[in-house]
Amino acid sequence: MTNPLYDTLFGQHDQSSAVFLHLPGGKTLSYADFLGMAAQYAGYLTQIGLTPGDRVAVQIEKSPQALAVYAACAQAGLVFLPLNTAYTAEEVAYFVENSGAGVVLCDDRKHSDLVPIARRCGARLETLNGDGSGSFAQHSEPLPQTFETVTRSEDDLAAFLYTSGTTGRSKGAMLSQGNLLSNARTLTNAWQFTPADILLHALPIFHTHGLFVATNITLLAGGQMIFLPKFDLDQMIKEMPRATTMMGVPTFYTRLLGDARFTKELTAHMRLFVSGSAPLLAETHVQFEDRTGHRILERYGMTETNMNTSNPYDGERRAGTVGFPLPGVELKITDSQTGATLPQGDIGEIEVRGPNVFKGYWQMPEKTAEELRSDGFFITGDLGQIDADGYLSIVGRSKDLIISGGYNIYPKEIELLLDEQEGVLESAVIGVPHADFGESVLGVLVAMPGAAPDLDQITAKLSKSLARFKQPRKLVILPELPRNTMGKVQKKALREQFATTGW
Ligand code: MLC
Ligand code: AMP
Repeated sequence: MTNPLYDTLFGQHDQSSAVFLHLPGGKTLSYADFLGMAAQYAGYLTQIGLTPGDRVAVQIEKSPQALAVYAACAQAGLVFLPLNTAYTAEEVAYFVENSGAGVVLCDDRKHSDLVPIARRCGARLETLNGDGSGSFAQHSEPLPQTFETVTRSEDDLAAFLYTSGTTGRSKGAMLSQGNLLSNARTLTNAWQFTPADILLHALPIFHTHGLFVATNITLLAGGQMIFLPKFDLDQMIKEMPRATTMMGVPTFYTRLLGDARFTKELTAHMRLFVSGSAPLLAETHVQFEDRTGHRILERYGMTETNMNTSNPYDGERRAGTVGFPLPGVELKITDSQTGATLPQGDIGEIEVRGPNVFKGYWQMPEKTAEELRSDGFFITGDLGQIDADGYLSIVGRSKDLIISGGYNIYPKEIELLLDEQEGVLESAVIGVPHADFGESVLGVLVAMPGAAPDLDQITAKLSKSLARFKQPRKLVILPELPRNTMGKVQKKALREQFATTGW
């Protein structure tokens, strides 16, 4: 085998006229046509001088073309670096610079903002729009629909996914071919995916969930995807009857349950609903079963580790838990201070080890060493408890993180910006309960003596720097922040104080 990731997920289908993607408007795309396009992209990326290991940063709308860039990177041995389409140019600048990307793909709307950034970073900038147009598509079009797959091994890097950190600086999680493949194989077996599956795909493809979990499994099994540009309730309801499986963040499930058209009959053709990326409330699990007769299968993972645990396909899917460690994944609950393994039933830090665990953070050996032990266990920053039957529950987080609608938001990044604003002495950013997104962002400010910070002006300033989903939905001013005797801000007290803000 010359290139394990490409050959296993993509190459096996290169002669297949079977449908891979169902697109809005009733069109379909076969495996062979998809791979022909990917080969042209691989050819063009190679023609412009990229060599194996080079990074390809993409901030483009979800489309078959966007997915074909992933396949092209695998085939040409390049590192795929997808970016949230909501990121501002300021945010993208950091990723391009930090990764040293050789090429940046963006859509027409972002192009002018990214020109100076690409120039400064020495990256080539090309456009690829959601409708498949753009300079990248134009340049690739004349090239052959075949490309000689570049030899790679399982240890070679396949993707960088940036994940923010407690210091406010994003870190590029380096994922190898082997990381992605091992998880794809494990999940395809665990969730019994076959060529007969049609996955209703409404997740973004710049994160682990929509890109690796959903897509890699479908590719490995040789199934099909109903490939929606984004979550749209009407579209979901329309497409559900011809799908067999769906993957989503909890917001997908609460939104579906909020619609009277979502009935048992509508889901009669479905065999599996998977939830992850954020906690699924036990009450959502129960309501879902009452309405449809299906028990949602909840699983637990993260960018650095792919999927770690899953409720069983056969057997009890227990509400409020994330199930058992997947085959090949070792999991232990440890004391946050000492790292010692705790007795069964105690609450502690979740640590995982296995072929799914990433290779470290790009050019940040000290950050890698803080989270990835020398014996291979990764300290997740999640707090868990294992019950007498072996089911894992996530009971909290030791890392300061907000998860809103499945997107991770690191308070530190926002606090650093708030602290710079006129009249602000200090700030604390917390997550407060939100009916739709699970958690939402609240910024708590303390004014400098005698100052009266202009909250509207601060909100406007933040919107230039931060993606919309990270921007505080509300800012409040307090006379001081609650602190413990060591002087550390007590976010728990703030969360309690604002728990019923009423969003
Ligand atoms: C959109 N907005 C959000 C938001 N998504 N704000 C906070 N949190 C979010 N997640 C903003 C919009 O910009 C808009 O701003 C407003 O909120 C309302 O938008 P909407 O139309 O209601 O949102 P929508 O476009 O429908 O998006 C919501 C969503 C989407 C839940 C469908 O966020 C989504 O697809 N989330 C999935 C994220 C995901 O894939 N996570 C996996 C990470 S991998 P305004 O200005 O109009 O108010 C991972 C590992 C693992 O975690 O285990 O899987
Ligand atoms: P990310 O960095 O975007 O990959 O997010 C990973 C984080 O999402 C994990 O560390 C958990 O905190 C959270 N997460 C993922 N799946 C679940 C789940 N099923 N329940 C609760 N939290 C989850």
